[in-house]
Amino acid sequence: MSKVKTSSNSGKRKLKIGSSPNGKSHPAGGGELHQIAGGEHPALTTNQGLELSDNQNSLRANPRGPTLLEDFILREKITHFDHERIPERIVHARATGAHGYFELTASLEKYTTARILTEVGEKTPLFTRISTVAGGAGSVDTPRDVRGFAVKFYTKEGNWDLVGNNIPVFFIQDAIKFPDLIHAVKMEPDRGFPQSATAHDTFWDFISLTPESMHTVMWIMSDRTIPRSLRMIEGFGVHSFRLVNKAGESTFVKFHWRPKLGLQSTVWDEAVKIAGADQDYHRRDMFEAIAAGNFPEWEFAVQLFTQEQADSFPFDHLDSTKLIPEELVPLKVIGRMVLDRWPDNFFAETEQVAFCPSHVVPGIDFSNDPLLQGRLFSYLDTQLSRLGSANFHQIPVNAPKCPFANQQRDGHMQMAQPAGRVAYEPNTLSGNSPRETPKGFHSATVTETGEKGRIRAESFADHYSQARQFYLSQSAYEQAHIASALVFELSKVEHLHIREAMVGHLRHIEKDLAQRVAAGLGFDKMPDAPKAAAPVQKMEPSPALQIIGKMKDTLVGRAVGILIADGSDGATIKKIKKAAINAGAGVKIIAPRVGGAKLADGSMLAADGQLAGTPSVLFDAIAVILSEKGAKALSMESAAIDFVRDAFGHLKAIAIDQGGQTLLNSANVGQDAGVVDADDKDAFIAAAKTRQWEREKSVRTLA
Ligand code: HDE
Repeated sequence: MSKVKTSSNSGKRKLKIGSSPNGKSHPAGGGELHQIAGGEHPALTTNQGLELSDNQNSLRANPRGPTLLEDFILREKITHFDHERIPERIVHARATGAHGYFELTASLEKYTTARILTEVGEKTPLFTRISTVAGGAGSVDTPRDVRGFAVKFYTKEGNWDLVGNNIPVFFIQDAIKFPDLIHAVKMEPDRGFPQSATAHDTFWDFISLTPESMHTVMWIMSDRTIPRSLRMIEGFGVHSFRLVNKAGESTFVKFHWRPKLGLQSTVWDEAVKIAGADQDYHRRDMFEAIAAGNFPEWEFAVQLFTQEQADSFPFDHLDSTKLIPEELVPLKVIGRMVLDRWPDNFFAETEQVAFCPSHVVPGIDFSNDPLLQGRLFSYLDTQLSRLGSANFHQIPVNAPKCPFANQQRDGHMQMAQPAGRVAYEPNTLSGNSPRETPKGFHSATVTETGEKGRIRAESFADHYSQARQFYLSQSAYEQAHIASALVFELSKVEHLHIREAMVGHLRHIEKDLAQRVAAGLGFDKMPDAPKAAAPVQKMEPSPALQIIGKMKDTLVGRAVGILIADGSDGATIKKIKKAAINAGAGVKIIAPRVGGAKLADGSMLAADGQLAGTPSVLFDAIAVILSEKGAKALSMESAAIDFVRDAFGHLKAIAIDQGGQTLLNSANVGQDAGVVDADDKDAFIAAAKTRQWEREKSVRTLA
């Protein structure tokens, strides 16, 4: 019989494990119950607190007879299980979330009253959720896609949600087009595919009919949408917001996150293969980094500008398809965000967190960006349908950490129990019920005039100038990646007229780009360019828009894989491993067998990963340390051949000893500056800190 004890001080009922939970019935499957040895466990109960004596068998009329409707325990458990899922987000369903803090390093007191932006040194707790956009909650981490970058700051003056993306511009100018955009990018409704991909007809059909998308199209075809790690992406608030100071004066602001580890992306072939090797690549990376104490960190920066400055820009800052080049309005770094705590429970926190761009604090206000204005409505509405109750703010991850009180009452799943007779404001019957206060939120004083109507401002008509600026700002390698991505995506589009229409738009962006894509698609003649609504302006290139220019030569936060087999030289492995760790990398030993390999000196070296399940796409650089015999054996293994061939094809540094060279020869992998002798650890570390861009022309044909 179970021994049930009531602990006198905690009041919790504890069950001593070690005996059968039920003297009479058989455990599940007729086998032995797996029991964790020893320990005091709380008694398992129903949701009403009823202790259970048997969690293995439902109530039956006889041992082989029907199950009884009377079994309220079975019904409670199954009913709860049946309702475990809630509607997933229409967009941004797949995500990784973490807790952390924001620390202000420079005050914006001149511009805002928001305490989070004026109290230098204060640490504000926050929750950050980074997502893909198009795929469902169970989709892979590495499709070509925009990454959502949403931060909920639990400030002393209420929650502030900065719900941005890793790309500073958006596809559309007006919120009314959002459902069309999303329906176009999601799985096609008749066939239910493709999941999490833009490479299909409906997406490009919509885009080809939406010239305002062209700037964002340049960004999504760049390697920004295939990041190496969520710790290596930038974040942008996208819209212009307002900061409002004590005097009630407002200044426009754009918000930026810049990763401490620098920007880094994968190459397309690598991203595709990672999707097969580890569907949770980005989530796992974040989890492991936080668990190891390597807390992901970003700088927080602002671009501040006045109405007068805005009037002089050659674009309209209220148009979300435009960015403000850093060369025009420099970034001012004012703080940092550190993510230092993984959630206790994925569903409770990462799934139930509810962001709304309308969650602001006194001193922060909105601009008239029509996309932002639409979002101010959409997110609250979404949370009501997704979380099912107007009380979603009571869920712990959503609740403010400062006091909050009002006269809103009741509703589904009300958790609060307000006492007293009064549920309205103002009143004379209660001395301590909440009242409005002068220090509360004031909307910025803005004069609005003009004609009401469904009008797109003239100043929103320029669709190509910044797309062109983005393309021309890229390094030659990055331009080639953009052209190749366009060829890849459009090659998946069945309708010729859509492909032609897209190349027509590219002609306005840059002739060379249009020609490369047209050649890649096998066009004999150039399609016509559509009529542009406004002339394409000449804008200075902005190097800040590159990835390669913003990569840091570093191994910090990166991973090195060392492939070994029986007979490998232990001293060389040790030397490479030490050098990589000293440079800040995580190192994994990969061997053909799970247990590891017997080294030349007879000792065993444990493996962190088995070769077939740990391909080189999971590393930033590799070393191949093999005996001749080991190399010969691995030359027959396709996983080993792929290991070195992919590392080479993905432009990674490779350190080899003589056996490693034998494997490279069998795999037909060539020599270049990124393939180095394992004895020269410094050369290996230097090469491993970057990618071998020069190699690219020898491994693939780019558009
Ligand atoms: Fe969103 N967006 N969005 N969006 N968005 C949602 O809200 C919407 C837009 C962004 O991790 C939804 O809670 C409209 C721009 C992020 O939970 C939904 C429009 C930007 C997230 C919604 C936009 C974003 C969302 C779906 C056009 C970058 C994930 C679930 C007016 C600045 C937040 C939800 C998280 C999520 C609507 C455009 C970023 C449906 C109507 C522009 C990061 O409410």
